[in-house]
Amino acid sequence: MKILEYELRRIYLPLVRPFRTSFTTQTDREVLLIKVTTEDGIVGWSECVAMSAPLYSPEYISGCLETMREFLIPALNKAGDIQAENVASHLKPFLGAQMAKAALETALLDAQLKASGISLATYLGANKTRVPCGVSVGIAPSIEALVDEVTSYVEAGYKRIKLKIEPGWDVEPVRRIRELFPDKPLQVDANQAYSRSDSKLLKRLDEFDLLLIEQPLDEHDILGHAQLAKVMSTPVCLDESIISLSSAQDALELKATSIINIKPGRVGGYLESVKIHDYCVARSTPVWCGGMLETGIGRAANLALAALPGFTLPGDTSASSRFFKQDITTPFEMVDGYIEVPNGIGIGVVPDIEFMESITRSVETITY
Ligand code: OSB
Ligand code: MG
Repeated sequence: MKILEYELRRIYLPLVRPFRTSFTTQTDREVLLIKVTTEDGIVGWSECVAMSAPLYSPEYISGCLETMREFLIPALNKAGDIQAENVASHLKPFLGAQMAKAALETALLDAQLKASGISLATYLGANKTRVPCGVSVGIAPSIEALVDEVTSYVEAGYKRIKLKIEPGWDVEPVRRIRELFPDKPLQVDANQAYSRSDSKLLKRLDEFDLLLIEQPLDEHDILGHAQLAKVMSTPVCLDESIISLSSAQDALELKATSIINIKPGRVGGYLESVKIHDYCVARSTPVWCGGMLETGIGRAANLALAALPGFTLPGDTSASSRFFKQDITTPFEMVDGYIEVPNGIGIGVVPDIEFMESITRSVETITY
């Protein structure tokens, strides 16, 4: 497969409500979309999960654009006739840049699968046609506001609730939600907001029967997570720290994590995600699919991954309406707490070009 054109497009979508985490408050989602066109005129789409600023991960949209334009796309072009399966090795000389690399690999994979007539779910090894949905709930302005928001998600059918926490917003909000919904699968996500000296405080969360606590400490603090995991009964689950199969293997071996949040963008793509999944399945470690406020393009691909057999916990695979009033694809809707895995060829969705154009901030085209 030879790619004749790469289109890099920044779009801007308002969120239905502000999404507050320990690292930022988002009121809209800027998204970098990739479109590739092959010499046969087949088009592939993907979404880069980087955010506008380097607050969740070191990557950010302008940086990804630069990396793609200056290094990654020229390297793929130089490689000539390429397969999605070889993208990672062609890009290996360039350090880091998992999110940028993942986006390019996924766009190529979409085009390649469209050419061969198979769906991403089938290609990755999915064994489900629908996946259970979890929802990630931001830090609220008050406990009452949190109760209202969580209640609306429980009533909508979400099968698992994840509460964002930070120092000053942890034990009390979690206690309140646990009291209201004693049987609901519940987990928390700190996005690195705590430090090693907070273990006593974090241990207080053990009484709430949580599925897991996600990334309490700094992304580089593997030892700290291992120490914390020893003293907490709640399982520790790493998100930001897991950037590849080898980092997952190390963290598991060191007992810094006992469950893995697989976010395809963060680990360099869907193919690396499957490797992490397979490794975890072989050692009976549960995995779940994380989210990055994706539009329908990224959401479609995440649903395909979440349909693999080792994804035994509900992921952050919520309905499009959780974040967007209008999505750029046909929205993903939740029925009885599940979303159907797309079964069309490739990622199985295409953007509504007219709407996408209307929310475009800039487009850059690289033609060979
Ligand atoms: O830590 O899982 C996270 C969103 C942006 C960046 C990081 C995270 C999140 C979420 C939302 O929790 C997940 C979703 O897309 O539903
Ligand atoms: Mg997280």
